[in-house]
Amino acid sequence: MKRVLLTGAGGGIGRRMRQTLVGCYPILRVSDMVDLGPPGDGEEVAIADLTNPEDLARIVDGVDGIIHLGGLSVENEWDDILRTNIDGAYRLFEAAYKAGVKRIVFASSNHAIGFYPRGQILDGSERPRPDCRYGLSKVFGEALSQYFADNYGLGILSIRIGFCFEKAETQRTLGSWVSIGDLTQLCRIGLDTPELHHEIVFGMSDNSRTWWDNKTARRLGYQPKDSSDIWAAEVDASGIPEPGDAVGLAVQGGPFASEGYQGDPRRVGADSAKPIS
Ligand code: 15L
Repeated sequence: MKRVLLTGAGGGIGRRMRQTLVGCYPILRVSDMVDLGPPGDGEEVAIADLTNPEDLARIVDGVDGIIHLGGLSVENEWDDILRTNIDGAYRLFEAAYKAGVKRIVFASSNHAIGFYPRGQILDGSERPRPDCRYGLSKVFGEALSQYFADNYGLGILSIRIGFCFEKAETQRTLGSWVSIGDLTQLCRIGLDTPELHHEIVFGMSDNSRTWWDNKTARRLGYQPKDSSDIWAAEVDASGIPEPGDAVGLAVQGGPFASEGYQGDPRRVGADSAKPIS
């Protein structure tokens, strides 16, 4: 990998990953719609709107691999999800294929499977169970990745990213927390593993209390360095109620699966989150 493109470089994860990727590849091309400041050593800055075909062709030109973080990272109105996360992702993958890009790391989310009940162990082979429109767009992205791997021969790693913030503060995020260092390691596995078709892994650190079995990531060589276990006692003692309604508290997606978050009146209760395999 000589030149790697990081989309969404101005977002919450993108800004931090721009730092952790310093020196990993000869050229890091960082892209976003927002101002990204001046390029650092070994960097190219490409301001682009992922829904604009000319911008897309320009940012993928000369690139060997892409870490695609760009798009909406939380629930939004359907039209915006459709334009940015669904149409935008398709057009980015298509532009990448046409430009000869060999690898893509797709930033999926745990909200692709957020409607599974808490306690059911998942390993990435289960069928999708999105908990919101945003999660639905991530299911599309995983299918898009499979399609481009099967039909066009790209190597793609879909990472169902958990909670990538400084610290886990709830029972749910103790299970889903991932450090920026561990997430960067997973992205690098997606770019650098010699043989890769399409795999789905969980973007989480070495957390003991989790509903996810990250065996595919481990098979690909993932060795997480961090763990949310250091905050477990603090979270147990805090007694701070977790946000979300009864459905959100029953399922893995938490607040994203709650009625207030989605904005639409829901027709089901918590008992609809039955285990399925
Ligand atoms: C996500 O997919 C979001 O992008 C992030 O903001 C977190 O809220 C995370 O999920 C989560 O599940 O907590």
